[in-house]
Amino acid sequence: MDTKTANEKPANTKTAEITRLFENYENIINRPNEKLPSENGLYHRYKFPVLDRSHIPPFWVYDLNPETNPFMMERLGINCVFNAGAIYMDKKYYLMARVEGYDRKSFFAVAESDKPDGGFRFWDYPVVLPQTEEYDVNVYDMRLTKHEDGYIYGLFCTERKNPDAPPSDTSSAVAACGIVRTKDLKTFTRLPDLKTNGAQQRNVVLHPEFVGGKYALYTRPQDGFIETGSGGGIAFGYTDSMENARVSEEMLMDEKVYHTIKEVKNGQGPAPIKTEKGWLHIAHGVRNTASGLRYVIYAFLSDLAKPYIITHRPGGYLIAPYGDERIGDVSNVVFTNGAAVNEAGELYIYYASSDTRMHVAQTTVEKMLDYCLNTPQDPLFSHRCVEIRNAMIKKNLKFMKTE
Ligand code: M1P
Repeated sequence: MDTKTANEKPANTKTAEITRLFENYENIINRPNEKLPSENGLYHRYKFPVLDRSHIPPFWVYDLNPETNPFMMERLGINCVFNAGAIYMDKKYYLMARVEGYDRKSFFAVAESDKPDGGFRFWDYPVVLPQTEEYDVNVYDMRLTKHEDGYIYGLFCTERKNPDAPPSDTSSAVAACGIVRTKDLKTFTRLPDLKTNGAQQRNVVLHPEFVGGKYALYTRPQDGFIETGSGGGIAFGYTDSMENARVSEEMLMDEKVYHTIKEVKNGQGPAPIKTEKGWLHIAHGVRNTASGLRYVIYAFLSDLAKPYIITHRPGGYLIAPYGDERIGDVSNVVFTNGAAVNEAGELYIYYASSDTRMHVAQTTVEKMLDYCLNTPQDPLFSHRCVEIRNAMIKKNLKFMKTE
């Protein structure tokens, strides 16, 4: 893959402005990130986003020929970079980012780095996504799954105008699960969209292994584009093939629950991670507030043989919007659809804040297991929360006296 184009401009384009654009770009790509002290003993945030619009190569945005762009103004602006799928392969970290232009259309683009926490450089060209007969109007939030069948699958949301909307309604959409597969993240085969009984689908994720000899999918059935309605949470279903993926029965495995971090809706994040104690899931949960929806990230563990059975549900959120993360195009949101585990068992959770930029949180599989196994479940009532907290305080006070 060619990552040197940024430095190989024809000599006659080297105006001062172009030089400045490329210097800024290289400074951003080469800026070392800084691991921040952990605030909870579980993970570390980093000082800088791993991807945002300043990571976009200038040659994606500007016509660099001064003759056709004498004012060196943007021709095809980029608004933001967020909700990236992730994969760790051959000692490299790849992010399949959702890049959104000024025109509001999202597309996919691969950024690569030798390091998990920075240095991500986009490949020269964004992904050219093959189309089905029904073109995608917008695409986003690809989950990458390295499946035991040998392919890397990319499941994403494809959005099209709602054909049943009255002419006056120019915003109603239908969301479905688009599917591609690849071996190298460069050449993609488009497969037919997933068919389910639900009216709409978002946040569909392929399980990395066959379950009972079938492909297994985490789905999120929903009645409307925003509201999940009677689609009650993260579901699980089987399909015989990915060439014609069809889930005829969706079993609810992690339902939305009143007065919790997932009271409005939730969705599986990256493909679950296999551990000795079960499948580690990282997901997003959404609650209502007076200032709108609040998206947080949470985790749970499910059974190795029956991944649809949740064995441990640590209460509350794992990551919530913090500081500057709170503000962006859609504020008060953290969302993840990508994670990477390396040979050392380090886990990097790639998450976006407020639909604007990408961050990383670093932890280990060992710490996440400790978190899942030992964090009390949400007891759903305030007085029970106090009982659980008081039991720990009592133990601690006794322990502190004996120390
Ligand atoms: O704007 C916040 C998020 O909203 C959607 O999430 P969900 O599918 O749970 O409603 C998605 O469009 C996601 O891309 C976005 O970050």
